[in-house]
Amino acid sequence: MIVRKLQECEQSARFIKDPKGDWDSTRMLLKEDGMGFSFHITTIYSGADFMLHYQNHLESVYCISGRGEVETLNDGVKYPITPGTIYILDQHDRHQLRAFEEMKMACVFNPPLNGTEVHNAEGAYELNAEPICE
Ligand code: 9YT
Repeated sequence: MIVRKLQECEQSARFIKDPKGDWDSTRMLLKEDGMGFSFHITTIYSGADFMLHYQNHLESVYCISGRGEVETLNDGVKYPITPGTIYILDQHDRHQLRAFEEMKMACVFNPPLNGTEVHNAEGAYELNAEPICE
């Protein structure tokens, strides 16, 4: 069994800050753990408004706290995000994420992240990112 604590992960290389300043992500479970998915606690900063398109991954996002919206860009539908909402990107949906206040999210990725991924110009994560070094 593996046991980790968020506060310890936040103080380690598992804590990744978005170079564009929209979010940070504490990657508590990664590919090297062999579970077939990764699990992250993500903070989306208040006022963030950015496009994502996970062409290489499926992602589910559960809102723990905060308020915002996600818009699917193929049809312009906006879905409110409040605590208790999960959105599931089962179609590799291109989407816009907006945080009206800081949001804490629990995120699961399949295939699992290696650990150091940040978004490329298309809002995707590459599959060949470096693993984290602890
Ligand atoms: C909701 C979302 O995709 N935010 C960007 C960060 C991502 N959740 C991650 O890498 O943990």
